[in-house]
Amino acid sequence: LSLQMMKHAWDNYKRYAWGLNELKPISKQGHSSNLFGNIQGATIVDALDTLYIMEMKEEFKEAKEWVEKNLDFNVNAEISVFEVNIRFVGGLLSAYYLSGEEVFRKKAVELGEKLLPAFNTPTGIPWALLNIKSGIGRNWPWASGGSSILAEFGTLHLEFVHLSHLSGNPVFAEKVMNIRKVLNRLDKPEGLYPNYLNPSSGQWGQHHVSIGGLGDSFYEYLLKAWLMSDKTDEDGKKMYYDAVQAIETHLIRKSSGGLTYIAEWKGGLLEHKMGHLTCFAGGMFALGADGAPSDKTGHHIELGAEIARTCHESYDRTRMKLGPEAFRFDGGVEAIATRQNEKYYILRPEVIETYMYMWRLTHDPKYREWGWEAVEALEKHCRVDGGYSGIRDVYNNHESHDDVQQSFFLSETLKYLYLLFSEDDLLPFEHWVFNTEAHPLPVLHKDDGNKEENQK
Ligand code: DMJ
Repeated sequence: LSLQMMKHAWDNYKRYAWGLNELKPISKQGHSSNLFGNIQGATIVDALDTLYIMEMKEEFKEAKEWVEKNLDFNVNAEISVFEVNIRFVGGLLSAYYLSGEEVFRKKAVELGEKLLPAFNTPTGIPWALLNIKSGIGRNWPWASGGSSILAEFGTLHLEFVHLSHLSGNPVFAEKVMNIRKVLNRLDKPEGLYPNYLNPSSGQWGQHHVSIGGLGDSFYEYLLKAWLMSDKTDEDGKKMYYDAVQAIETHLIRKSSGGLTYIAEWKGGLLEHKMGHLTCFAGGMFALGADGAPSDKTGHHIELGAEIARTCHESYDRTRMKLGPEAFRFDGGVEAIATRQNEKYYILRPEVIETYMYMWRLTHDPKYREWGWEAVEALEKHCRVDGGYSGIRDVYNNHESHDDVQQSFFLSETLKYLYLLFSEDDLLPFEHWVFNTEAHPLPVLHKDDGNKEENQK
């Protein structure tokens, strides 16, 4: 069924928004997000590998032709370094590794080079925003004290290591290794990483810590950097397991109803709220279980299972059986959104992503059942004539659609659903890691001198 869903999402994008970044499925026209500046075709690049994996050959071919003829980075535009890296660089790298088509390698390296001026700061911690024509960078105006964001500068590592691998140019890997060095020199409050770091002074901004938005994929990339290095990147490994230890001590709590959740930490005070984004951590803990100290392996799997259960509850306790953007464990509620502006669902993947990891790592059938519930809810509430749309309030009786088909719906949500119902030997974890936008990147094996290697 996820294949039919992909077809519906793709066909409508093609029909109404071809070449633009995203589709507005209700108004049936293109949607431009300023995250990508003038770079176009986000949905095409994000969807390439999903089309390939689902064997939608015609669609993959037309997507490839669009990339060849139209994907252009010579634009005068300010872009988000993080978003362009995870969606465009990541999407192109995966398309290259899966298909072996040179055009994707070339475009990925070309785009990587355009991103390099972002690292021209006193510390080498990159800017959040970059004009890819002028090379001038800056940070989000709202970020604490002019800081860069942990989840943004911490989510370049996997892609940049591959860019060096594929181009023979060490500069990409050097840039991300330097980020590690800067982080390792700093004192961390209670062993935790604040979400804000000033790229000029090299000092932390506000001491806010989150495993959801602003922090999330930094932790994910520590673990995956180690896995992608064929378990040779000892630094990444140590940073990951030390961070998880601090997270367990200071952020993970159990509600009176017995639900394990990951709170947010603000200068030592806990906010008992968990974001939909935070739900990815269930899969991360389970994926990292194997590498944990031997007496902790079972514990990390269990932690993954508990987060999966909590996030499933956040879906189950809504009218539409789709999870809210954030849910709380205070004021007498558990796993429920209490604020109107936290009740939306924008086709995000994290809960299904965790089901997929838990399924592969435990084969407990409940994860497929939960995934199926999500499919039914998506079909019932998000599917419209013109594609798939987000929902403004998942507790309401009637759908109020937000009219955006996010590109990550095609790259992540539908891919993870497809993998959840596939055999384990499709993109096996021994050979592939998924970037934070679900783009698979091959493990760089120790004895792998051959960069063309293409394992499936
Ligand atoms: C995606 O772009 C990535 O998964 C990112 O890590 C978080 N936000 C969206 C999906 O929710």
